[in-house]
Amino acid sequence: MQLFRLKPVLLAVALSIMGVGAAAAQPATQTTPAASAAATTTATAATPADPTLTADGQEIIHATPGIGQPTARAVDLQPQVTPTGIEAHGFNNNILLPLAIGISVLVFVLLAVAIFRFRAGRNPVPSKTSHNTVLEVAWTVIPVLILVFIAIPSIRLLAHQYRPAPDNAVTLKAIGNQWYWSYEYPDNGDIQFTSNILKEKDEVQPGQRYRTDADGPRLLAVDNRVVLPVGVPIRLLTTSTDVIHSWAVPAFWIKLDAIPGRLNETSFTIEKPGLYFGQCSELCGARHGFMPIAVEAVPPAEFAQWVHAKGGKMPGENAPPPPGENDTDTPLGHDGVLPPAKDMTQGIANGNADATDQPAVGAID
Ligand SMILES: [Cu+2]
Repeated sequence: MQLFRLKPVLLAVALSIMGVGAAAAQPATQTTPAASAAATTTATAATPADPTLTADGQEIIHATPGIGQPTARAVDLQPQVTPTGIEAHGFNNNILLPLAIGISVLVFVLLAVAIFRFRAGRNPVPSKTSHNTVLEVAWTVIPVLILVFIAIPSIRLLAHQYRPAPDNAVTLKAIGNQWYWSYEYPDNGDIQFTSNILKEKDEVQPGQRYRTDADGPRLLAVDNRVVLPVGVPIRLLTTSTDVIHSWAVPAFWIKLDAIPGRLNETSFTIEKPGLYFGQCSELCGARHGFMPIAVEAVPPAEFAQWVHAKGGKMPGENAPPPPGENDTDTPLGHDGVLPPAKDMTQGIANGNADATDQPAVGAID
């Protein structure tokens, strides 16, 4: 006897499990809301000091286990620090996971009952029942209702993920290269730099920089971190110079393909200062696993200071004056007087010397 047709239920289970599986993959992390960088004002002549570095060039924010990076044996998502990430995390843990577990348990229980109660040994004369209208309507309508129940928050999340950034957003352009990332800040003048993985101590020549635990975990630490402000919408643009890469930072709920000849766009807002790591997430060749991402999220005032230290400007400020006219500049330089562009510490690894010949995106404003 066919007590129930499982197809619609199984479909619902499969759909739910797919959602959960995709979400469950990334373990948790932790960062140092460390020493608010600030006062490294060894302000040499004109250029404001980089607020993310100490006077002797060491990074101030250190990686901290548990935030912005994977954690061994963790099963949950990384702690989310963007509104969309928090929404997605809640959707996964409060709706999808309980639903998937409940449906799975129900299906296995029904299966067990059917196998035991309606086995041949116990039913020598099989039932001739072939239809039960009430049951058939129920097992069609209930899965539909479940899917509609999932679809509403799911489509809402999708819309939030691709909401265009507002006009006051800070634009970060991430460019994928085999096999490192380069970055530009089109709204902040001529800032551009490359970001390479930091090698381990036994992989470098004596005297060369190598990774320490303060830089970040193995395979995730980079030489030049992306710096972004907290509490300000970020417009992320991605593109590539060679093959398809993908810029992904799990703690931001961000994964955006970087495609040659195209500009992809999404937006997010980081709510907590800290250091967050990610990786290229599109198989892009031999060293795909060695082009990590590190983002340092700092207060807006510190971001402005960093922009000035890199020779850039905040929107609304004048273009940098010629060298020699900026001696009155202050480290926080909000009032429009800017230093000349200076050393960009381009770490070009892997023999890709053409890494930095991206045309500078013109100062906008
Ligand atoms: Cu890649």
